[in-house]
Amino acid sequence: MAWIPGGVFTMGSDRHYPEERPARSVRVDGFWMDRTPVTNDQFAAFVAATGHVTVAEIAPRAEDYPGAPKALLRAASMVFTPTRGPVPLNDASQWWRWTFGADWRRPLGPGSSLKGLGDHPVIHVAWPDVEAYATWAGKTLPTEAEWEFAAWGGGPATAEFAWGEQLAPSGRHMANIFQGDFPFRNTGEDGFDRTSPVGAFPANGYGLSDMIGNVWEWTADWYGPHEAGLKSSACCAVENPRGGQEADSLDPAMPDIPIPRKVLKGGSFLCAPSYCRRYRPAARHAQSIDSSMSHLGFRCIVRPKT
Ligand SMILES: [Ca+2]
Repeated sequence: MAWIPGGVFTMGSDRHYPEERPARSVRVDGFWMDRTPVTNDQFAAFVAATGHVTVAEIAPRAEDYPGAPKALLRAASMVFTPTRGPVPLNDASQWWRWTFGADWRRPLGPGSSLKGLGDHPVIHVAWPDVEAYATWAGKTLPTEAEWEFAAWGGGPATAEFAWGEQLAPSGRHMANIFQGDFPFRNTGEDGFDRTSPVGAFPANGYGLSDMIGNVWEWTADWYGPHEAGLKSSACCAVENPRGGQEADSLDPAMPDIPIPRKVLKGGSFLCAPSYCRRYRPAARHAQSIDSSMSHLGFRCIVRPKT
């Protein structure tokens, strides 16, 4: 793990997506953080030791999903599936496929395997899975503030990207994201059209790899507007914010299915300049705690004992 010294930084952004506002001063205490996302090999060791069965391997219960077609209530996970051509970019159902039999061991569904993917980030893990892993490992999940502070790597938290002002300085790819035309033509110019081995791109100033791109990462915070975490006066940095309230994290678009949501950070191999510019520390996304996807993983932290 790498020691993240803590400090004051500008969390959020007023220059990008609305959910990142407002930029404000935040202080986090120091902590240790996994240098990479948890890999398939690491997750396999956890499953071997505990017998843990992931959410994606269990058929959803009808009572938890009122109105859901019975045919869909089978063990499954969401797999990114490129389209044949251009599609409306406001409709993610075009490229996310609810794939029966897809789980962490079979990342693309039946017939796929982890062959050659031992050092890639584990994917298809829902919140209960990452929580169980962290408990087993004697670790915990970072808050959004801890994650975002760490992602800057000690650099100025006012730059456009974690590493500076250019997405690919002098043509050098700094993270595994999406080049080409989303979601149908991935040129894989950075070397990877899905996940990449952890550490394949430059580490940041704290020695952390893949904070940006590769896979989105779960954080411990309930999703809510940033304003919800602003408890102090305008004069002072907010100290160690802990996100929103569970009840406020529900998706207002799905009132019949009250599954709370956590904050994801970092973007993934699917973030493209033409579609989703969330390959920045301040970017955030709300994710239902029961859901798993082929571009979503995690890493853990340890806080010093007080
Ligand atoms: Ca890529």
